[in-house]
Amino acid sequence: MKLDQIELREIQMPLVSFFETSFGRTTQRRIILVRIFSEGVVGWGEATSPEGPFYNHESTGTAWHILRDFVIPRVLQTPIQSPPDAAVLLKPIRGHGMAKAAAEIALWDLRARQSGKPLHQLLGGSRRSIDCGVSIGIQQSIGELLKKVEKEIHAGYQRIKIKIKPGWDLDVVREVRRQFPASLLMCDANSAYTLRDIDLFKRLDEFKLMMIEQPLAWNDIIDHIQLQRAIQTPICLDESILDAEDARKAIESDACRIINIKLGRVAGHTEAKRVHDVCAAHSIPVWCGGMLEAGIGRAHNIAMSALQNFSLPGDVSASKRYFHRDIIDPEVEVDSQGRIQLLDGPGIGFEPNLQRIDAVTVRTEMLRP
Ligand code: OSB
Ligand code: MG
Repeated sequence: MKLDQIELREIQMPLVSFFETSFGRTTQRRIILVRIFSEGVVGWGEATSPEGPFYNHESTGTAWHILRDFVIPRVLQTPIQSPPDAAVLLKPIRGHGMAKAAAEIALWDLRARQSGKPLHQLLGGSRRSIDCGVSIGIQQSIGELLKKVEKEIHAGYQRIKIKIKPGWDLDVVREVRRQFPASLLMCDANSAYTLRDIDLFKRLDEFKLMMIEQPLAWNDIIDHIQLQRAIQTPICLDESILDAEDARKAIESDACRIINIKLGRVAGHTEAKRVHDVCAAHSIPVWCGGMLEAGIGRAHNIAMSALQNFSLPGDVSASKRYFHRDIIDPEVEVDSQGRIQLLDGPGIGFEPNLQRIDAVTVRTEMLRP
């Protein structure tokens, strides 16, 4: 792949409403976009790093630094035959999966566009549509949460995930379950608990949650084994799974029964597919997580979710839930059955809207070989 130049941009977009997790509240997104130019064809990527280092160690600022000073120079200096080569090339950079993924997924989009094929097909996906759930953040009151849950179920979303933290857990889950006895329901703690909270998780079993996502430490697998042994509800790991080896260890030790895959967390499509395959080989279902992505990241998530073992509804939902106006055409829409249809245009299938992107850009840098 002959790469002419690579552009980095930071865009800033306010969220339609704040999104709160156990580690904090987001009101405005600061997102890095990567645009790779190759002989008249362009590939797009998006970094999923959040604004501050509270989900994992990455932030918009660290991702810019790692991309500009390490990832992009390597990608421009080394001959790359195909996107998986980039994954190999970037491996010596330890951690910083979200920065690496932004470039790696842009190469996948580029390759798909060069060959005139949809990215989901290039990745080996076979689904025609993907099943969608929503992630609903911590609210000011249970009443407000119930209203949001109601709205999303009415819109057709197939499962509801609620964020929990100490002080916003048992009563909240009980009330949502009471109001929506038949809905697919789960919760995500984003590592807010320890094994001292084991009784809380035993009590949650009663509410027949589909799963509990990342209850314990962001860098733990071992304590999750003990928790999974003590409860009936399946544990789903998010933060703890950075590559296929982590997935294998977590599955073989029964630390979890489900895994959520995020492109940024696992450093791109190449590793995401490996995690997907390891899970499939062990009959562990996966679903696509979200990081409040703008359209380009969202479109990559949709392409990845076409793989067969993405058999549970994911966190990828409609653009309008996050942004007044997304940066792609068309925007991502979810039908009344809670599904997104795959598009068959080349690459990610959605077109980045340059005029719109320019309007929200706060800094740009062009890097050349
Ligand atoms: O843990 O899944 C998470 C958002 C930001 C950081 C971490 C997480 C989330 C979400 C939202 O749950 C997913 C989305 O709607 O994009
Ligand atoms: Mg999560």
